[in-house]
Amino acid sequence: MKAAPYEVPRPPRWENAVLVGHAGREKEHLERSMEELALLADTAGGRVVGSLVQRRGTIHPAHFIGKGKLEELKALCEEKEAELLIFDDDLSPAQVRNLETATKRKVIDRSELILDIFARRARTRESRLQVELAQLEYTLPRLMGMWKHLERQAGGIGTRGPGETQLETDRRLVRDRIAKLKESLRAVERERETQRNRRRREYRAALVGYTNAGKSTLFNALTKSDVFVENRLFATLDSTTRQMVSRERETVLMTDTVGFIRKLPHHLVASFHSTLVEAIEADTLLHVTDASDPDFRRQILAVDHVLDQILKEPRPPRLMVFNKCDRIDDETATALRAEYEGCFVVSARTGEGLDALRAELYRRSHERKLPVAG
Ligand SMILES: Nc1nc2c(ncn2[C@@H]2O[C@H](COP(=O)(O)OP(=O)(O)OP(=O)(O)O)[C@@H](O)[C@H]2O)c(=O)[nH]1
Ligand SMILES: [Mg+2]
Repeated sequence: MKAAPYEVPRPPRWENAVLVGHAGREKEHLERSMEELALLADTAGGRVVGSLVQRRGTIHPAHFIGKGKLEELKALCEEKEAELLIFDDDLSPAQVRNLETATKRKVIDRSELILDIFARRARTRESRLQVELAQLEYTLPRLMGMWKHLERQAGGIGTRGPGETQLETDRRLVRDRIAKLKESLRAVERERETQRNRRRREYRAALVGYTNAGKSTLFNALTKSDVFVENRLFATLDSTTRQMVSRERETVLMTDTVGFIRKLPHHLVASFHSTLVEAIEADTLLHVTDASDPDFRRQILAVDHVLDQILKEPRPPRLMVFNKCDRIDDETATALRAEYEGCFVVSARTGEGLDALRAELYRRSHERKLPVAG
């Protein structure tokens, strides 16, 4: 692939980062969301040196946080020698500009951080194309914002200054590049389509779930493969498919997919379509959840939210799989079984519960082959 004619502005390799959150409408979840942001920052190679949250008041249109908090933030940046500010919520282009001017620090938001992690992790041509597309879609409205700002500065007469022309060019380059990327991705999708048609006769199951839930570990355990596993976020970006075969020669095609997260930038969801198609078209979705995470209920909701965006009707049936049961006690496991009827409580690490899950998949695969009565 040729290099992009327009370089996506990327944050430099940062060191010291301060995290900033605003309770906004979701007061009770701020703590967890900030913990997750710290994990994301760590995954991206940053060092979190401090954090600041605003618990009361509305979101300030110009600076996102209130005046008092902004002063506190400036002092914190000095004290901790921070180079980068990471906001837990999406900022408007104007807010980024205002905050950068006020703090003299680089400012990014959660979406940009996630995009950066995806960019670092993308290995295959397909995932690179997808990430670049999402990054450019994210950048485009921000370029527009920048341009409007310059236009205002230039005033009414003679606004066709060199600044504007440059930005017009940038916008056009970005748009052209977006069109090219979409075309390349369509070609990749066509290739995959042919591959899928060949597989259509087989029973297909896909692992979906929150990032770090243990999907790849489970995939490896079920299919005896060695897909990359890591205790960090977004270890997997590409779909991998392998066949499981039972002693009775029953087969299931299993696919491992990219993980989801709260506030996943919608550009990423859209541009990962060719990767996610594997999951969308499965006969069964295995929704994998980390049962040992105190926040697992909200993670289930976040995954459902992303699935709502990508699934078409009729939806594939879904099996709930609670993983990492080696880290929960028996009572919790019993309570889960009662709450989520028909769920599987397993440990991809120890192998507990996997036989039952395999048996269920082979049973479904077998059932589908039976001629429909009537
Ligand atoms: N204790 C325990 N740890 C597990 C289990 N399954 C996975 N893990 C650990 O959880 C971490 C994440 O596992 P992955 O398999 O990479 O998770 P994933 O869902 O594929 O994550 P992404 O690809 O980032 O979305 C790793 O450190 C695994 O070793 C389990 O059953 N028990
Ligand atoms: Mg994975």
